[in-house]
Amino acid sequence: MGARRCAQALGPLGGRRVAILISPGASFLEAFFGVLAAGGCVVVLSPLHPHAETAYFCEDAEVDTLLVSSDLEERVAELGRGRRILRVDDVRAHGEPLSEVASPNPTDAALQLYTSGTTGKPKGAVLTHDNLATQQELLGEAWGWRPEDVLLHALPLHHLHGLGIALLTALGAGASVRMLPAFDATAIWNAMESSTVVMGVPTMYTKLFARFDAADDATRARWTAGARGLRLATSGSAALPVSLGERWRALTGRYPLERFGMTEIGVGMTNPLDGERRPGCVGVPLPTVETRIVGEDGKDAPSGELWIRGPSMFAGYWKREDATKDAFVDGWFRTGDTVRREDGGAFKVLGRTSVDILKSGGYKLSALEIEEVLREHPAIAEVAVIGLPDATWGDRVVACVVAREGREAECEEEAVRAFAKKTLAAYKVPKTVLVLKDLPRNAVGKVVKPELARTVAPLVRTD
Ligand code: MLC
Ligand code: AMP
Repeated sequence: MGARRCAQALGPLGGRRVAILISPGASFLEAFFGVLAAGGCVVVLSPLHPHAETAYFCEDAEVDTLLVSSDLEERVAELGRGRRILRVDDVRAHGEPLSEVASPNPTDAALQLYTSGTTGKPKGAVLTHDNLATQQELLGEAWGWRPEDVLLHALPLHHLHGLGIALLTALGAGASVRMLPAFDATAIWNAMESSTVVMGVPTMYTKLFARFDAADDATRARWTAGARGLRLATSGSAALPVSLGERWRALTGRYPLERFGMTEIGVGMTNPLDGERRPGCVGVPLPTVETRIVGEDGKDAPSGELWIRGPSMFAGYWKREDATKDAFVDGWFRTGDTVRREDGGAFKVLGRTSVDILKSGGYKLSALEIEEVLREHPAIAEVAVIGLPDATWGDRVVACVVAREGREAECEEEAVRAFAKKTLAAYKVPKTVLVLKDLPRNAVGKVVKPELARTVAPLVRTD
């Protein structure tokens, strides 16, 4: 009912983007479906982002209306200038419901998710109603979703994992969702006993085990029983270290179901719900997902870049025709992931084709976007951002900077991090800042990042 009230309050949107900044819970869904029912496209904002980032998303998406929950209202004070702000709580209390909801056109934009790439600022990936419905259908079937399921949900809602892969798929099957306000390892362990499905990124499993190890025997026994009672625990958004998966198996009797996905394509491959889950592999393509492995010469090869085609494919990057054109070859989407197919057909992800794309705790980060921000620091002359392997985060974001003459002290780690946090979400901010005399460059002056990574790796402490 709340969604219809939101739709009525919004008025006909005709495809316009509406931003929502709402804490996890029923209000989020009322707003989400309210925008869709009014014929609009949702842009999800996160309280994790500072004003500079949310302002960029709103400007880029040409947002003129925001739906906000009262607990986050303060955060949109500045954004509100020249835009309409609707408090979802007011709409629920006083609004009238829209009497008739028109069926959307399947190819209309439903969701615009901002994703980092090799082009500095994040791009808006446009997903259609059809894309979301395809995802619901494919995953509903592959993972055996049923109305009796209870999804324990602690993923952020501004990315496809938490929103499309977890929340919408569960709801599409008529299942219940228990949404936590944020990731909290103790709360998750405690809630497992009354849930059936858990979905996470590998870092969440690492953090769950850190909390488990710190608990007393009675608590551990209770948590173990809860975890064993789940019918499904999935991992995605980044490679699941085999040792971590095995630890989960030792505790629960089953290896987590690892799958591969991407904002632009949804889940592409999955290990089976029943049958053998292969550690270190992401499984086989879902029905309707077509794949190719393409070598540097553009020909099919045993290992190379993964290309994907199929009905879950996004509609393109908002207002970025060039980027959209570059991402496709003859209708095939170039994922930027290097893969090979193992005996038996399961895919293994070997890495990324670009050193400038990092994955930290499941978030895709652009080294170039972070460099652009650090270059604005008055004491930094040169900067290169790299990812170093880290047991907790996957990639640890490390900024290597050359200070302007005599200004080394201003490039001290905490000062640079504080500077970056004004513009970037805390999860994008380098965990380590190294001040170097110079950066290794090739003949045309480009920083040679693999060489830099080798040189600085021994200097970096990991979590
Ligand atoms: C938090 N921090 C991170 C971070 N998350 N730093 C680097 N990478 C991350 N992912 C920062 C915090 O801001 C804080 O900074 C410090 O690290 C300590 O935070 P924490 O309390 O340890 O982190 P926590 O809040 O517990 O968050 C960890 C997490 C979170 C794993 C729960 O990162 C998370 O929700 N990740 C999920 C990302 C995701 O949903 N990706 C899906 C993309 S879609 P400071 O400076 O304050 O100390 C996709 C498609 C697909 O990939 O296939 O799924
Ligand atoms: P995003 O752009 O945030 O949707 O992230 C998509 C990227 O996450 C993919 O291109 C992969 O690099 C990575 N990814 C997702 N799932 C896995 C997985 N199971 N193993 C390795 N990488 C993964």
